[in-house]
Amino acid sequence: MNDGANILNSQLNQKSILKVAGAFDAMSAKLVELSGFDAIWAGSFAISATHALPDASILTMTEFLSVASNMTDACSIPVIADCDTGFGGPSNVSHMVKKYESAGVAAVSIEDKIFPKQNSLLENGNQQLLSEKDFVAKLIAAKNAKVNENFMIIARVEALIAGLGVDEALKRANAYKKAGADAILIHSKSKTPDEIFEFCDLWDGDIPIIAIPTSYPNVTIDELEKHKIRIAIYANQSLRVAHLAMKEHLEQLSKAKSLSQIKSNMTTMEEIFKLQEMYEIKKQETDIEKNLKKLGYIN
Ligand code: SPV
Ligand code: MG
Repeated sequence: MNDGANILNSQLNQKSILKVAGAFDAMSAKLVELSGFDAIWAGSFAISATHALPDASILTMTEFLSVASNMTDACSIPVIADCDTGFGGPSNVSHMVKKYESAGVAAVSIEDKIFPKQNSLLENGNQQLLSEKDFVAKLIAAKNAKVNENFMIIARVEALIAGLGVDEALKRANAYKKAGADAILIHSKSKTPDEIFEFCDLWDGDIPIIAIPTSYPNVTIDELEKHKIRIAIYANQSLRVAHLAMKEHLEQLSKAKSLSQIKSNMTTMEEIFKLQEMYEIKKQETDIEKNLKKLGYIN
């Protein structure tokens, strides 16, 4: 069982800022782990994309959970699951928290938008917020449903995404903290980190702040750290890099007469054998054979 919630808690106690990278399946999650990140972000944008579906509350909770659960099975670093709006009202959130916690996920993030939500960075997307009271009700349900104190309920504030300004974001973040949220994810679609920094500088709460610097990529990890951000999530770049590599390769291959004409950068099969622990099977076979010999089934 992945002990993610406890690991994430101790990482937060030991480090001033954690670096988290997005993944969309067990293989990409394993690569995040092998590259030395603190945790994995199971993002709704990337997971929806791997189903060739919009990031618009189309996949069900069970489908998202199945991906996150494959990640916790394959990895030992924490998995932070993007659970959109919590898949419904407080009762759905309660059920969701139980299922994700028992799957070994370390933290779930729920955002204060109405269901069905649309991706926060979508140009002219529908970013209507849920009332503060209705979102607080979901947080209460989430808090009541969790078992391990270290399992994190992340309240994602979308006020800046909705264009409502830093004051509304702070008001909501304070209400969510009071309702029992374990961390605040403050999201922004601004090209600079200014509004995020303003939020952080005015925030006097004692729970961690999380940021996703997709739209303001020039910000450095040191600047985020200086503004009290405790977790930086590089949410969708792994997906976009994988998409481009595959697209370019397939475009070449479709026109080529032989594989030798392809100039794609390709990993060796050996690397994949290592990632999928193919050699463990060989070890298991040797061990079974030894035991069969001992039991007199073979010579
Ligand atoms: C995701 O990665 O699914 C996120 C971050 O929620 S964003 O795409 O910026 O909304
Ligand atoms: Mg998402």
